[in-house]
Amino acid sequence: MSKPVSNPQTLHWQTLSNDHHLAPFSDYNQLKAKGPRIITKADGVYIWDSEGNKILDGMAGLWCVAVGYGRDELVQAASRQMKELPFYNTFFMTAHPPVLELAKAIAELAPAGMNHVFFTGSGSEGNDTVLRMVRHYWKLKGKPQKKVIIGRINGYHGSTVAGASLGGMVGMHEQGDLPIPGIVHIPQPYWFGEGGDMTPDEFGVWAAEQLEKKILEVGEDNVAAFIAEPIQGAGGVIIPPDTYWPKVKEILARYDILFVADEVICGFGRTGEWFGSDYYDLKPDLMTIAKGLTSGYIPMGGVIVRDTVVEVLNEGGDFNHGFTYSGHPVAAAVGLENIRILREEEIVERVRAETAPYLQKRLRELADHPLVGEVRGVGMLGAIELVKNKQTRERFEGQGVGMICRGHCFDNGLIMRAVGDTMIISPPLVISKVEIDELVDKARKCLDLTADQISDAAIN
Ligand code: PXG
Repeated sequence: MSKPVSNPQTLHWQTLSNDHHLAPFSDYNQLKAKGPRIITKADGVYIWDSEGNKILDGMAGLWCVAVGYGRDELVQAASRQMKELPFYNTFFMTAHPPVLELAKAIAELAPAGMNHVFFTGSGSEGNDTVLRMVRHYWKLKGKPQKKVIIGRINGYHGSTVAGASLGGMVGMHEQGDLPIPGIVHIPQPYWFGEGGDMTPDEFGVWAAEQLEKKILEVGEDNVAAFIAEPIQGAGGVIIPPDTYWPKVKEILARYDILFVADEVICGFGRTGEWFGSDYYDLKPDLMTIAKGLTSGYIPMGGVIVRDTVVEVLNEGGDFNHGFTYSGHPVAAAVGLENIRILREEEIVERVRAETAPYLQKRLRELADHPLVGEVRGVGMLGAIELVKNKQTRERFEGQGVGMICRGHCFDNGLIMRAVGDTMIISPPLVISKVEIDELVDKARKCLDLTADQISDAAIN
């Protein structure tokens, strides 16, 4: 934290952090030196830290709190289920009502022909399931050599061994000898960062063609699946050029491989459609879900599977895969209630028709800022590229401008993530227009503060 702490409890918790907690995705040196910001409560689109600061959560927790904080219906659903049946497994020919009701509710929302769900405890476990399921599928189809999965550089599919391998995060691959064998990666459709002199449309076609190139290089007979996020989230809210998905679909139609859409971020309304696959009309064979499924109130993930794949799995006897918490009854009850809220309050419809267009319009006003090279977004996802030169898209070198901006945001009551020098937002789907105004106004103020800090540093 940049300001000195005033609440003795904050120091107490920071000491506990130092003494006992190993945090995920954190620089341990920095964490030890500065101590974590302690978040103590939340309501609506706001969180509060232990110093009493009220902060607009522009990231919905970690892309997940779709219906906003403080929804008592979700608490009640969990409480009721805990009293009735706090746990039973879904292994070995048993099930319980909440998991079955939830599977039906998800099938109703999923694209046509996708009527079955395999539940997991997280998105990462969902993608581990994907890896095992697609290889199992091809074996059952008499093609056991079809094992290779194609992912994308800078894609994110989780942090388990399979998830991190399917993802294309170099920093993750470096730790733990990843990717595991049988997973290869192609370039991402990130025009702003990597498009060079091509137009976005030319670059979109080029990036899609890399898929075909890779299929031919590996051999169609060896490729099991292609996995991709409809819009890359953790990679920096990368919206593919308009030409990308149509071209990818055209390529996938030519080859006999499965298509996995990782909907962990895009799913459950974030694009203004129920799934990113609806937004881009992707027609995948499998979809990984998590996050918005329970609005993050309780961990749960899963894989939605196309009927044609299920038919093959049905022929295969035992699928030797599952987690203790697959379809956990309390998580399922919360997921069911979360979906009820999303549907009955017509939250996805409101995002599509009203709040997302407003957010996107207001965000794009920031494009005139001297630091901003591009503003892009879809639905309740947005990215702001910070650059040294607006015309040439030249980046700052090693100054950590994104982190500087993120620090100003935190200090001024806004959570906006930095992925390198790309600022990203993904607010709760229930954010109102007034709150969107607050978000954008604060973002502009923090861009100004960042610009001032950089120019001061350049002068001194
Ligand atoms: N797929 C996608 C597309 C994700 O965004 C996962 C899978 C893994 O889900 P679990 O539940 O196992 O975490 C994710 C998770 C970030 C960040 O830096 C993003 C995620 C997780 C942690 C950090 O934005 N997304």
